[in-house]
Amino acid sequence: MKSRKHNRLRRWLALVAAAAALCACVFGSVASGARAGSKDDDRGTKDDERVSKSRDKISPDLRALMRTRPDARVSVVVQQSAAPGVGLNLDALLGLVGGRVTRRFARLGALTVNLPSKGAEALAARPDVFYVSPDRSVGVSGHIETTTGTDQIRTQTLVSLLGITMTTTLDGGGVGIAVVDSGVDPAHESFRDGLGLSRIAYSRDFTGEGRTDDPYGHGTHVASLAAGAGQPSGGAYTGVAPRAKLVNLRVLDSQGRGTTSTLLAALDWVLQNHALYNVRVVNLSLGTSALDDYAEDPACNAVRRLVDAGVVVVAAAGNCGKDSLGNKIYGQIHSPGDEPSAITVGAANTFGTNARDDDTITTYSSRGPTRGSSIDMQSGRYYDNLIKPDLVAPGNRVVGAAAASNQILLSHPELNVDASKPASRRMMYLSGTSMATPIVSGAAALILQANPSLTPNLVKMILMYTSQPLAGYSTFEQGAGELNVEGAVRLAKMVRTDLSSLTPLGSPLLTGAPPAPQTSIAGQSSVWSQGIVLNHTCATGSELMTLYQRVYGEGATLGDGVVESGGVQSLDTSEMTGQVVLEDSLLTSDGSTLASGVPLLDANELINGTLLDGIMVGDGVLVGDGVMVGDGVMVGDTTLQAQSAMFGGDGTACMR
Ligand SMILES: [Ca+2]
Repeated sequence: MKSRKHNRLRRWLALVAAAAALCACVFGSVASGARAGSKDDDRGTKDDERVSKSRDKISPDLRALMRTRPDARVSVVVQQSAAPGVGLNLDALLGLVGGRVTRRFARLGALTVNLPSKGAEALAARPDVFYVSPDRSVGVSGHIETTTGTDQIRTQTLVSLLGITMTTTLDGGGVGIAVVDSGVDPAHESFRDGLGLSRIAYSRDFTGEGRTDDPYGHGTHVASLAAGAGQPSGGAYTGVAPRAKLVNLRVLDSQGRGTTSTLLAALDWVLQNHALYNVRVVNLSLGTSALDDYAEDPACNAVRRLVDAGVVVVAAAGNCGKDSLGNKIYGQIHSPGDEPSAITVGAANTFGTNARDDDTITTYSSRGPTRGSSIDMQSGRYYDNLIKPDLVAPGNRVVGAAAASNQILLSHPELNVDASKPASRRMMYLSGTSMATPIVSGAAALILQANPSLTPNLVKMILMYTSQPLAGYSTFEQGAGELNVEGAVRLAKMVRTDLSSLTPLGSPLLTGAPPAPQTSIAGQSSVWSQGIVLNHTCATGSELMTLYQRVYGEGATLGDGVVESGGVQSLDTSEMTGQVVLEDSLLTSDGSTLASGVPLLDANELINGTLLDGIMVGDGVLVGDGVMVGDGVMVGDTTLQAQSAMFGGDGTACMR
């Protein structure tokens, strides 16, 4: 009883100290004199014996950072003045400066805190803080978090009407992601929460093998990129949404193979049960050659049903961007990545650097257009020719969780990141659009956590509109550009939450002034694409972001905003507002917006359906035919494959 009272008193004193420090922080120079006085008064107390009068409690390198980049988030080590075991409660203070405790080392009397660098002043002002220095050994976040801009939006600061600052963490908490793949290893620490409990909310086998773990090793890696916690790697390889709930639907067997029917069974399960586990995102890092026109392909139709039901479906583009001789080819988007309502993802190569000016599209990432086809009795074969992928994300030599004794790692031990680690913490490299896809799925989970009211089409618009086009690559290679989580979350937070199918075309889409369409990642600023990819063209213009377009509603697809008639495409003004611009040509980007670059192909060429083999696009490469086998051979289930056949990836520096 006595000690509890004592604790309460101490907590109260800590709060007073925190409040004093906060006043100093919030009111700046006016309060600084008062703070100095209180500091003097505190000196001489037992807790403060370690602090000499003249000593700066902030390390010189942190001081330099506070001067040059006061708003930059930094991970710092805070050592406490009191003896280890006493504990340090910084919650109230951190709430006000936009910081959070990331780790506690109780026996060392220290903890790590992530905060804007300028917030360190308030920390150091506390008598119970001994010293504040950068966490030099472990970075703020891993490469994927940094290079996608995810680390910048992790901590969200809100100021209430009463002026109280609160922080929340965007980590996918509460959002369910269904990973339809080769299973997930439940013993891997990537899938535990902070209390050590599993974040796999549900598992089910559709392969008939009677197991839901991951003997092949693909699904575990994929799941960790979307939603892996950083514990096994000290934070270096944290997934994009590390607190999301996982739903593990196993459709690929121990050899990484499945059938259309197992995929349909899993998607059917999601349609029936998505509300139960709040599944807002389905990840499909798998596919098969797109033979059928998307409108006839059963997997595409199942995807459409899910999107119409409010579930975001993210699908891999495929790994067929080059032929067996290494030549670049077009027209190899896989099914169901060829479904217009899916968010289809190609693979970028980050070269392991956070800065994005060296990023490229991988050689193997499948390029559009889609080449599913149907036969017309009069005019012959008709190709759907949709522009895909919709965007790209890091996918080359990406580090993720390694399932215990998995087939991929057994066959390719060179992919092991650290063989000395126990199986439950082992990580490995994989490459492919399979890896890029869950990074976008994780981003979609963050967007939906930030604004749960968004429809799948709004999520897709936001992801594309905020992407960064990479210079030198065409729309067929990168869609709108490379994923930008910072921009996407910033825009998503501003979208009105009261939109419905009754909202009139052209109503305001945002709750305030439009955000500046640019993002700075790793010290480099880049403009957003400010456009979206539609079926056979691209649309640009700020009204896409500022005004409600009917194509954003459930049951529509973005391509519904275009009328295709008489060999030309025009805006459907009953679906989209008049200042939205349809692009005449597909471009090879100059690295700025979606509307700037060198023409590659007249967009209207895509709508006549007869863009056959032999038609060259602007860079002199033929558009290939998606049909890989003779007509009529594929009678039964099509074979599905996990799409990370790219064991080596593009031969560049490893992602560290
Ligand atoms: Ca890079």
